[in-house]
Amino acid sequence: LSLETDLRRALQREELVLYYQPQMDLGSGRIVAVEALLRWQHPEKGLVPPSDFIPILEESGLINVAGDWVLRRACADCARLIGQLGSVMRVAVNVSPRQFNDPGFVDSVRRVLGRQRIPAGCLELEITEEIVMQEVSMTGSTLSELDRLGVRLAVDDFGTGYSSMAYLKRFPLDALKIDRTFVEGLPGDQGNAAIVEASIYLGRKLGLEVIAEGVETAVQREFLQAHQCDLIQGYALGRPMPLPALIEFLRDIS
Ligand code: G
Ligand code: G
Ligand code: MN
Ligand code: NA
Repeated sequence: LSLETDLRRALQREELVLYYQPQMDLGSGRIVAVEALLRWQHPEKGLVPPSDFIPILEESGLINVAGDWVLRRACADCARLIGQLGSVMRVAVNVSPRQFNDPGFVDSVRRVLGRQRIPAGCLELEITEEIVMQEVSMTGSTLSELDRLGVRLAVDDFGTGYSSMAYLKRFPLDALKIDRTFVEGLPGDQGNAAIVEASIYLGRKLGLEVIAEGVETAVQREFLQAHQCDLIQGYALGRPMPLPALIEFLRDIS
């Protein structure tokens, strides 16, 4: 409960920060997107990882306020990136189930897009299999409304949830993110190689962009490139970093 009190204060004092991790288009070799990853800059504890506080945000309901802040910050930063680089950049934002299920969620996305004036297609919402599998009647209509807004919808941690594949054809999705546990050990790990190859093929056949995360080595990257994965994300390209470091990173490689 004391962490919850701390978090309420953190929201007011703007102690939450977004780090950004680049995603590369393997076709062009260009960084075309970044994933926003939440961090808590605690005055005494230092940088707190999301695994330590996102569950508390979820349980307390603070995730709606925090999630709104993340959306605004990410879109504002994206607008700034587009302005400074003079080229299009997409930002991916993680959405948690409780945030997604809030009746005001679609409106908050619409409001943020209107205020920040970035093209809707520059915002990608990462949803989990937990969200697409939930027995909530509004799930389909919420996804359709978001789709009509023009934002992109990606399934995060693909293949790790307790889920069927039926949702892939039922919902208006744009991308699959292959979980990093499947990227680990490529290309030597034959089980993972099979799963990754099949996921890329499945994604392509369904008209979805495929993003592999947790890419740490050149051989993993080469395997993914050879199998026509669309995008990669991972330490091989860059770690999650604050916005100023990202701007410098993007300048250095262009
Ligand atoms: O960022 P890593 O850097 O440790 O992120 C750990 C987990 O936290 C990931 O599963 C990621 O999806 C989740 N996460 C990071 N940022 C956010 C956020 O802004 N909102 C939500 N709901 N989850 C996030
Ligand atoms: O939202 P998601 O569950 O996909 O969160 C991405 C997580 O993966 C974050 O915690 C991020 O810091 C982490 N991450 C990003 N790139 C790598 C990588 O190359 N290797 C490992 N082990 N973790 C990574
Ligand atoms: Mn993610
Ligand atoms: Na993931």
